[in-house]
Amino acid sequence: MSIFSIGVDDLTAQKRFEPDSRYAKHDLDGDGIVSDEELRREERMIRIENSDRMADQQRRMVWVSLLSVCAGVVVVLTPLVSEARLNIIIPFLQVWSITNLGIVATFMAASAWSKRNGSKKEKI
Ligand SMILES: [Ca+2]
Repeated sequence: MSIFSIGVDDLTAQKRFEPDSRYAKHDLDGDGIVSDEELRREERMIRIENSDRMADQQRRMVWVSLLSVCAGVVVVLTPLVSEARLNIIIPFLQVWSITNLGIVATFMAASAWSKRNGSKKEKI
C-alpha cells in the first residue's frame, strides 16, 4: 500500500449530499461539511422560530378573545338586538365574556410567569 493512498479511503467514505439536498443549507460556513455543531445550531434556530410563531399565534388568539367580548357587548347595546331577545342573549354573553376573559387572564399570567422564569435562567 502506497503512503499516498493512506487516508484516501477515509476521504472517499465521507458522506456527501445530492446537489439539491434540503440538508445542504445546514452547511453554515460553506466548507462542504455539515458538522454536528452546525446541525445543533440549526436545530436551535428552528426551535426559536417555532416558539416565536407559537407566541404570535397565542397573542392573536388573545386579541380575538378580547375583541369578541367587546364586540358582543357593543352589539347587545345597539338596537340590532330587540329587548325581547335580551333575556336569551345576556346569559350567553355572560358565559362568553367570562370564558374569553379567562383566556386573556391565563395568557397574561402565563407570560408573566414565563418572563420571570426566563429572567432567572439568564442570571445563571
Ligand atoms: Ca460546515
